[in-house]
Amino acid sequence: MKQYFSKINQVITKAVWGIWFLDPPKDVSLDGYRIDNTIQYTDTVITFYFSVVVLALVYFIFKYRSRPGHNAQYDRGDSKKNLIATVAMGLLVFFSIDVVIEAMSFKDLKEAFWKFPKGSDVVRIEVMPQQYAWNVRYPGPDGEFATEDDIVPPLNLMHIPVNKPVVIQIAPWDVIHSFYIPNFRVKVDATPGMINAMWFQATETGEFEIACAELCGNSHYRMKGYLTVESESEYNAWLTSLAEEEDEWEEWDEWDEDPLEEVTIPEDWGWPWKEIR
Ligand SMILES: [Cu+2]
Repeated sequence: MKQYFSKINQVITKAVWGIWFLDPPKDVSLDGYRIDNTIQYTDTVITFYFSVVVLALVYFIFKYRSRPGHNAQYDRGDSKKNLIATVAMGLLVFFSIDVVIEAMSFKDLKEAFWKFPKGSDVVRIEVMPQQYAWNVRYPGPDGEFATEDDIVPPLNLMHIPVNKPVVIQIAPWDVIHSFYIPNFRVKVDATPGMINAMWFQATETGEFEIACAELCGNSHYRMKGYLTVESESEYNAWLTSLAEEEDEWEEWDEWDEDPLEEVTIPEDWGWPWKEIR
């Protein structure tokens, strides 16, 4: 039964997405399937109900049409029978869709999205969006944020190792933004005055888009970041190369030719990491 249902799910999802010429971005995360399942469940059940309603409508239009020997009747539809049927159908939709996806969502939050990983294995990253770019920060060799040896890659670049849990803490420099990685099915708002957190884990290497999912100004549409998922050794090599570059920048500072002068926010924008969950 369950297999049968998931088969119908696949067919309908393919049909719905196919019609819109929009294939969903490939899911490359540990828990993204949970979001997809909830969407597919909603799509399937709604498509089924919609089909039933349309078929019934067509059938009744044909059956009760005006024709020789039969006049079409006007019915106000306010009899007790009609009311009971209407309320019953409303409740059916409410319990079979709303209540079910609510239950699915809370299960997913409990089992995955709110169950933050702990321990030394966790990759921690601070993100500070600004109009219209992503600032990213790694703790550096001392493992602490907001210290001298933090690693700050060029704007809009984030690298993470594959198959390792990644925790993001995020706070905006200016207005509300939202950190969204469609291929991971996760999104977290950056709210002025708050530090928000989110975690995810990549299951495949590759290059993926970071999008801003909160209308944040007139260039919101081009607020794009680049997420690279790579092997742990490649990731470590990237961090090391950045740390070395930063040393070079310090020498540049001494020559009073700061290559970062175009960046409007100070380079030391980080905050001490605090476990939020
Ligand atoms: Cu934005």
